[in-house]
Amino acid sequence: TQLEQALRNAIISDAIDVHFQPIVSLSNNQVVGFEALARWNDPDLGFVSPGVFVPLAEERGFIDALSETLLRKAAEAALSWPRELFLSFNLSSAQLMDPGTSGSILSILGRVGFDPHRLELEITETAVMGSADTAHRIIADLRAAGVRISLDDFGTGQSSLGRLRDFIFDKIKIDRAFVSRINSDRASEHIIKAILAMCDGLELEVVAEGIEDYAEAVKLRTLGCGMGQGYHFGRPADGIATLRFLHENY
Ligand code: G
Ligand code: G
Ligand code: MN
Ligand code: NA
Repeated sequence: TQLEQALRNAIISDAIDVHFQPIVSLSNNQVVGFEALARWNDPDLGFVSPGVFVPLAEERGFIDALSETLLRKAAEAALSWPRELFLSFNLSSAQLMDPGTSGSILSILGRVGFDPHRLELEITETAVMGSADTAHRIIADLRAAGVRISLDDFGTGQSSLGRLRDFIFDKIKIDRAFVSRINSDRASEHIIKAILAMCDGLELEVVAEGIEDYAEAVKLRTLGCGMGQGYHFGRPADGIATLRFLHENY
């Protein structure tokens, strides 16, 4: 298809960009890290969402090529940040079925000179269920090298709390579906409270995603949520704007 061909060309010509969205500590509003988010603005097709081209790359077998360039670009950008903030990077489910993934990630970090302890990989519950043995081995290899694993979109999809007993995660990201209703819907507030209590007991770090206003930030801090992310703190921005943001915020 036209989209597939354009995506191939964009990967080869290095035309897919990485943007960064801040993740802050809710206790003091300090930036602690950034999530890398792929952005593709094609001259003919215009802006194409990663929600479209990431699944296409997976389906057509070039997610590895795409992800490798994105991780390299993101890690290189992170090396220019004024502080050693963490970099959070999304892994797709196809990558967790490919035994070569851990080696490829660690070799990119080595080449770029990026400390694995500064990297977090965001994965979803469905991704771990796909090919459980391979996924567990990949995750174990990465964690042994110091990479941290966070469970993205927590609370959606086929949530299995039992998965948390495997202790393969370091962090939980509460899906914005709960966060956006925290001040209007009692059920969402109770669900978030329960997630926070559970993460406290399991010694998992927590990020609330999709915080869009001050009231949500205050409420989550009051409930004891450690970290937050969302338009209230900053939208995804390109590498240069991210550097400017960091210099203005310190
Ligand atoms: O940023 P946005 O809301 O447009 O992202 C849409 C989806 O694309 C999200 O689910 C996000 O996790 C995913 N995504 C964004 N960048 C990447 C990436 O670099 N790799 C993978 N695998 N997924 C990404
Ligand atoms: O699936 P994942 O959680 O990786 O997707 C993250 C996506 O959520 C990013 O593409 C980003 O554009 C989007 N996002 C980040 N902050 C907010 C927010 O405050 N509100 C909304 N609606 N979307 C957000
Ligand atoms: Mn994510
Ligand atoms: Na998410």
